Amino acid sequence: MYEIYETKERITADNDKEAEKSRAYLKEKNVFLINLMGSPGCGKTTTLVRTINALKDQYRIGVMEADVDSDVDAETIHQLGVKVIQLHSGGLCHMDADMTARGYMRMGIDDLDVVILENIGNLVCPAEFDVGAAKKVMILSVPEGDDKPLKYPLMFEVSDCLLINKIDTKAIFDFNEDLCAERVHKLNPDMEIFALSSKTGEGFDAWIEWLKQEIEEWRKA
Ligand SMILES: Nc1nc2c(ncn2[C@@H]2O[C@H](COP(=O)(O)OP(=O)(O)O)[C@@H](O)[C@H]2O)c(=O)[nH]1
Ligand SMILES: [Mg+2]
Repeated sequence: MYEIYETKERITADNDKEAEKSRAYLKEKNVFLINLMGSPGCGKTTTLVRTINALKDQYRIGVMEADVDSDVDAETIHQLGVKVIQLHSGGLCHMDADMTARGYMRMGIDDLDVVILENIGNLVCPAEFDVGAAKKVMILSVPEGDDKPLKYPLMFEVSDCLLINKIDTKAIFDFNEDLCAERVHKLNPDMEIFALSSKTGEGFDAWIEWLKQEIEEWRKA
């Protein structure tokens, strides 16, 4: 006889412990961490820019740009005048709780109210690793198709909020918003869904209102 040892389960269980520790620490520090996830090119950075511009008068914001190896997004965020750090994963396809905590400790959070992690672009690995965030926000863009909840269910199960981005391109792509929402809610009945365009700003107000309310409720809790 020999044993079959599920090593991956061990990794995610250890990560969950780290994530809980980190979440408690951030609560103590009164820093609201958002884990922003989505495929490469879905519009994470573009959405981040517009979101920061809508929030920066009210909150002191820091951004962690996670990438395999580049720093193009950090430069974009730096131009907005908010605190930013580029995190390189060195080839890894996701951020875990420990990497995230090291990132925000390195950036420094004593002068911040909100920290946003732009996670590495993909719909698979980041879904499996709790980074200790107060809220998980995912983006699905119209050109990717309304069947993504069927193909990458875990990402839709674990997220708190779905932004359907690039609705300005709806006339070109066959994206059925109602069908998408139905598929998402079957996996995750509590998912908040906002359809918007980070390019034109259409639909953005509802997302910002929701986010501000979540931040305020979390601060009071
Ligand atoms: N038409 C349109 N293009 C967008 C929108 N949001 C982002 N893009 C474009 O999509 C591309 C990828 O965006 P980016 O924010 O870099 O995506 P990321 O890789 O997820 O960070 C860029 O060319 C953006 O200008 C949108 O709402 N509508
Ligand atoms: Mg980006």
